[in-house]
Amino acid sequence: RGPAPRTISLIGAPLEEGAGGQGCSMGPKALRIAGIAEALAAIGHTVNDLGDVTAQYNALTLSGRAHNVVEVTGLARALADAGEAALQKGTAVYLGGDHALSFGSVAAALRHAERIGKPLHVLWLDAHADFNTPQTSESGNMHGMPAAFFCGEPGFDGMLDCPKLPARHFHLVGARSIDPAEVDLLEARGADVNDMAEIDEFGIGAVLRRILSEVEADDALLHVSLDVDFIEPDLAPGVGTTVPGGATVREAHLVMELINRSNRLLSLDLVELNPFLDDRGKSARLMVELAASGFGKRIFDRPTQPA
Ligand code: EXY
Ligand code: MN
Ligand code: MN
Ligand code: MN
Repeated sequence: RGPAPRTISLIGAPLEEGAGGQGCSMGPKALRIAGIAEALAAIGHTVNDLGDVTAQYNALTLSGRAHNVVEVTGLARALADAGEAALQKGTAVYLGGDHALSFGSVAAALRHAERIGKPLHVLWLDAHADFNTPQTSESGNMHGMPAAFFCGEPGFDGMLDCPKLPARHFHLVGARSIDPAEVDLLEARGADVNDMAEIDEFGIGAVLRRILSEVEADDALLHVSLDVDFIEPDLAPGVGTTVPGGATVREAHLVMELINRSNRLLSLDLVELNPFLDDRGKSARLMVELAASGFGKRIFDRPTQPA
């Protein structure tokens, strides 16, 4: 017996201008080739691939350090609108694309949650906090900034409109590379930071259960943002921002399995996949497998590999 069938919209977000290098724009195609639609449909869900969004560019500058503001904003606005429409019909899965696409995907989730009168929580599975602003960022790369934006930090005026996420509803899991200015901001705002040391000490199941119990207690919706670099680089090499000491395949699966069991998932980002850096589709296939676990693919439904 499978999970309750959902209507899932796949939305491609071929953004690479938020990252420091090129390649993430090929991510949506790689995820499709790796079988994202087929994997979710095989569980029993109705899957509609809406194709890739088209960015609309308008002049905009931010003060401080932020590269490609026009490109990131153009994509994020289009994604927020497409996502908001998709969430009226069910669940959205965003095929990235660098992590700056989450300016748009989380905006869509926040707008939707406000419309139906529920709180939102965000689970950020990432080696990084992505909590810089144009004032604090040393790189100027906007994929290191979306969480600061949707938690209401200043410096993003004119990008896009959405309600703000209370920082205590921002749950970072897997962190092991956070800039000093981000550490200060996260602490000052009361964000929920769970680093790899806590995962090692308590186990990722305990960390996730505590987070999901907070979501449940709030009767909230959950947006999940899965960055490829959450996972150990040897296991998922197709990413431009590797940090050793990441999650194992089983830890990442358990996270997604517990998310499925929580029945709270509103939308999911699959981000930072860089097919140019991948090893024969390995990272793309793992991201698809993890997404499938998040939507109820059972542990028994895995093939035995021939020798
Ligand atoms: N904190 C660094 C920066 O702001 O440039 C690194 C950010 C990497 C972001 C990757 C996507 O998660
Ligand atoms: Mn990230
Ligand atoms: Mn990252
Ligand atoms: Mn709360």
